[in-house]
Amino acid sequence: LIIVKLGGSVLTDKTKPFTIRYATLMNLISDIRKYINETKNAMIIVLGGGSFGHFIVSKCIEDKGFIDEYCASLTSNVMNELALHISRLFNISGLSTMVFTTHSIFTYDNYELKGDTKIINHYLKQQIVPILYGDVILYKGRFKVLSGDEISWYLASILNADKLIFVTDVDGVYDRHPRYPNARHLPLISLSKDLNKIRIETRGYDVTGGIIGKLKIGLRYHRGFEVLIINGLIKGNLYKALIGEKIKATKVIP
Ligand code: IP8
Repeated sequence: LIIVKLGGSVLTDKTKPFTIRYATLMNLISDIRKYINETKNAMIIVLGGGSFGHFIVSKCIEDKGFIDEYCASLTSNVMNELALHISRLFNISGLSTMVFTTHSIFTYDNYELKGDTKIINHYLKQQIVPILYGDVILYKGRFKVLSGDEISWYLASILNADKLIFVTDVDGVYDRHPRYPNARHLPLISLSKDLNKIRIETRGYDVTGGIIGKLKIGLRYHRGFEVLIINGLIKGNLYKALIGEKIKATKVIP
């Protein structure tokens, strides 16, 4: 089983509300289709919020200070629509994807994230590629953003995935923002040892913490499966990562 998180930074232009990066998305879809056709491996795809989910949540927090029920509804609907749209594009390419309404699969039980993986498993067995997405879910009577990163880590851990790939707009993790000329690329990072080596801020609309958030969540879920952070803007990179060919990326170990 492979979990692929398609980050909001590759799916969308994070600086412009509701903008899909179609050229990049079509390349990613083609990589996934090629890989699944060749290997018949099971895969779950998780989508990030980008300038869809994050834009709405940022506006709500700016206007109201928190996520009220109207904002939760709007965020959830917009993310569901994005997921359906992307799922249809996968259909057109010939793949059998299905969107799972993420807030009806995940709950918090005693402060701990729980997902109904039984239902996902049923569909995986029928060669369906489930698509989930960063969503808004109830937590202690309030609405909270559940990031696609956490969903991905959770599923990889609970379902014993072989590989978890985070597709982003950079070649993995750097010791500071890659726009600085002296930023150093880190090909390997250990969650327990290296998190303090990185100083990064994210650009555009992001309420769940970008790359640092992604890594911090991993501390809770990493069980030793293979984890890669790759650059999805480079054509063919996702396919190479899927088949295990070497690319410039960051491998994340516990
Ligand atoms: O982009 C957050 O998912 P992420 C989704 O994976 C929303 O952090 C609703 C903002």
